[in-house]
Amino acid sequence: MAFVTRGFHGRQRDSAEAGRLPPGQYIVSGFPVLSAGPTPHTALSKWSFSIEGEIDTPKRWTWDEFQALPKENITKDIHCVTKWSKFDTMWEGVSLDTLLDGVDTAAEYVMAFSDGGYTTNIPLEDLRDGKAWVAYQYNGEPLEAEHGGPARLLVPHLYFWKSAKWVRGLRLMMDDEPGFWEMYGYHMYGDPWREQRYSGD
Ligand SMILES: Nc1nc2c(c(=O)[nH]1)N[C@H]1C(S)=C(S)[C@@H](COP(=O)(O)O)O[C@H]1N2
Ligand SMILES: [Mo]
Repeated sequence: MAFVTRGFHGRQRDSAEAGRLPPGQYIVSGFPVLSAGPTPHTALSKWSFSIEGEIDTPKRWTWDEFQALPKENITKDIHCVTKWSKFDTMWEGVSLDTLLDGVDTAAEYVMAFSDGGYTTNIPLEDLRDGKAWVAYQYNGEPLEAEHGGPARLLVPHLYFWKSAKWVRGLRLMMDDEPGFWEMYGYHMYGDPWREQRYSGD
């Protein structure tokens, strides 16, 4: 893991990057790996992505069906609750707007679920309007397993623990429920700009 801090050089750079780094964060140039358990390895032939729960007709895509969906290139800053941030990370994936298109639900929250049992809760509206993706490429290459490949959630406006690696679907919920880290005291929402690291922040 490379928890290397890149220094700021000069006033111009300072002002360019000021306002871009959320409070309490520092910049890394490497890409740390943070996983609560072992890295699952699911064969693409067994992989699917589902939207279920509070929905009349659940949706499901196989890997091939998923690859055929419209894709987007995404360049975003990411912010981990352990205080590293990484600027301009480049991804390719499918917008949640595409996946949620036509989904008619009274649900206001989702539980993202992953191979290996990881879960994290997110308000449904935080997944709409160009704010979230299921990403399967990083830097032009298939997403490495340790970073969540074959596919991970990408919700860059929230702390990075909300970006579930090895994601396999979303469960639509009427009420907010804590996911894996949220049950251990992480914040239910996790806005880096308001430093919502732990419950009570
Ligand atoms: N399935 C799963 N997703 C996960 C995690 C995890 O342990 N399991 N860790 C989260 C946390 S705390 C962070 S900071 C990021 C780390 O992603 P990275 O390892 O690609 O840097 O993944 C998030 N998604
Ligand atoms: Mo994290």
